[in-house]
Amino acid sequence: MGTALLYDEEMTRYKLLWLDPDCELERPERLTASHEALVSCGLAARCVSIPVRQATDDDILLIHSEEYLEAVKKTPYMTLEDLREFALVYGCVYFHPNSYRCATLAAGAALQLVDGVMTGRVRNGLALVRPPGHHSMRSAANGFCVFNNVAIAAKYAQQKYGVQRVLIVDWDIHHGQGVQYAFEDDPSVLYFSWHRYEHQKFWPELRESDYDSVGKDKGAGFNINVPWNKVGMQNSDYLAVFFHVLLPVAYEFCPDLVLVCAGFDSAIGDPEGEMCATPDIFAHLTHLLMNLAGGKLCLMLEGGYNLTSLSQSVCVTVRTLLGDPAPRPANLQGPCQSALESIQCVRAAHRKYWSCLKLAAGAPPSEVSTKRIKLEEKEREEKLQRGEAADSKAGITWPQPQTCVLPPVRTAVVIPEEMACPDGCKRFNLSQHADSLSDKCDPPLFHQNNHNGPLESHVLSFPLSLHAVSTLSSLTVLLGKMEKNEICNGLAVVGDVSMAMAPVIQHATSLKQRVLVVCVGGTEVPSHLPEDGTTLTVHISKEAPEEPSCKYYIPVRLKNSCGDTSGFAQAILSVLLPLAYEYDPALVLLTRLPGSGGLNDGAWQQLVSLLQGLAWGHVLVLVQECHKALVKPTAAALSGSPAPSLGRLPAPVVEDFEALERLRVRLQADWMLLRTSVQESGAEDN
Ligand code: Q9C
Ligand code: ZN
Repeated sequence: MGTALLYDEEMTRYKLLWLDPDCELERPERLTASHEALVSCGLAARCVSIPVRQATDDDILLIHSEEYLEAVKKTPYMTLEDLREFALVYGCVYFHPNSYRCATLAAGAALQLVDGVMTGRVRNGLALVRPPGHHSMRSAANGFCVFNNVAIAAKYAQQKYGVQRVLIVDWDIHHGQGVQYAFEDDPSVLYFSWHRYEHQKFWPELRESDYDSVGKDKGAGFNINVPWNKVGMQNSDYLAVFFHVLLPVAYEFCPDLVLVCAGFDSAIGDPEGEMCATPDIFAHLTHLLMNLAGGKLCLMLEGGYNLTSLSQSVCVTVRTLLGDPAPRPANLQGPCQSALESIQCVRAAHRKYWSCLKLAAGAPPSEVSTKRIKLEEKEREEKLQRGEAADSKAGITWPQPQTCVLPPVRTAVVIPEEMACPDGCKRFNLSQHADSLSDKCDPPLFHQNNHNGPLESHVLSFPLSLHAVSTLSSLTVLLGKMEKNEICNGLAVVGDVSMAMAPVIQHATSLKQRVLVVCVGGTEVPSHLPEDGTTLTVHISKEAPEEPSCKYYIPVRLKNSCGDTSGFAQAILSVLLPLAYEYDPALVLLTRLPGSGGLNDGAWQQLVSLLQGLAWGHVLVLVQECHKALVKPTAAALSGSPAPSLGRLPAPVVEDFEALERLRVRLQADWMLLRTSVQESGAEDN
């Protein structure tokens, strides 16, 4: 199942025909540049091309009024003067004789994409369209938008395919007020938007864009606004909102389909957004959404006005949709104070609607907000110093997005001979790799010494069976190939996971690379863990100790073992992922130990999938022989299948949930991505 790309040159054939500094940003080159970038880096050719159609009147009437549709239908016959006058009735929008046609194509492209995904022809996709849609309202064009492409698509999916719950993620830097209005009282559509707000000083300057607009009537809780009250937000700020607001709620909501208002004006270099998140971040935002709704993910272009930033962002996004590993999330600091203030406010506003937010802190004391006004002077000075003042924005530059060569093998498996090799994987056993060390050595030698064997000596001193030795040797070779990027990820069935971990960790850390070790289950603290920061271990188990013993060993104690899927999901989304992203490992070692009973395969697959956002996707999974049944689901997740939906999550078990929250609070001094609220005393370090 592939990735759809919807594009039609016709949508480049309208433009601004008069002088209007507010509208000149929205030009045809936005689309041509994005599409050409996709073609020239070979991504367009890897996508399934689905033709664009025009949306019908009935489609458009799902969201818009008849009067408005009829009015827009007249625009192709208007004179320039009439077009201008017509546009003036609305806010920040222009019309061209071809606007109506393009607007029907933009909405139609969104519907074709929904059809492709809902019928299973493709897994996911991107519709490269203009005009954008999220600002347009029932009876009004607005903010370059004519028809609300994404809102129409959501209704269409519900009507045509009986989709129950739709999640709309609006990562454009403007508030899609049109989408908010369309679904405000509708609990079947969860709308999430972050947007530049600056305490209502930024367009569209609406009171209802603030965090306290949570939805109305039955829809209360199903509208989530995250206002950015400062410019210059960075990757950490965006990720913190995903980890601590969007993802927990999205998993609890359990959508059947995810639509994204994919505006890239939230990336660095954009003249409208003035934010500092790099194009790479969209790989992660995309990846983090790819396991919701069984992978049914449709992106529709909205804004994005810096052609370089826009094209780079579009490329990393499509690359991720295709399943390529995401770039390392390098240099993440914690979220800034202003972002934390927003996060704290949104979580507080929503805690009565979502059980994942039940333990969220209250809104920050108003003193924090008033203090901010006093801080404004200071901030302005700092901004000037960093050369980020408005008049220097033309000079903003950022590094080229990182790309890496795709490894020839995605998933290698080291499994017992008698097991069939799972689909999409390559069996990797030393006996099949005569080029490597095995055949030359006489196995008994391994037991006695020694220095020139492939394995580290302390392991060799264990009385291992020949089979275990060959498995460990295979693992060592496999690791080497992952290191050289000849293999992306791997899975091994081993007789004793705790014993197999040690040489793997030692091999990896000897290369002076950070390794993230995630242990699921297990009754005791894993041995052989370095404490010098070369590994970070997160141990999720009912037997995990109550207290961390050092900064780099983090026990996550779930009393109900992992059988409480809500608690497990919360542990992954709001504790493990923030830690993992901040740590930025070069390798992830995921181990499944005995004593992890109760964890369902779906939750395990979510974990396997989500961890692939780290370390260029270099994840090695070890499972114990008694867990052979996990080979198939694990291999599927490693080879890129979306994890199945977890179903509607019930409220988490209180005891576990409170323990998780205590842990998160305790660790946030060391790990800034775990923070969800402003530091009330002094620590305003960024
Ligand atoms: N002085 C989208 O990104 N700018 N629309 C108004 C007022 C309007 C953005 C500036 C920006 C509209 C889809
Ligand atoms: Zn925008």
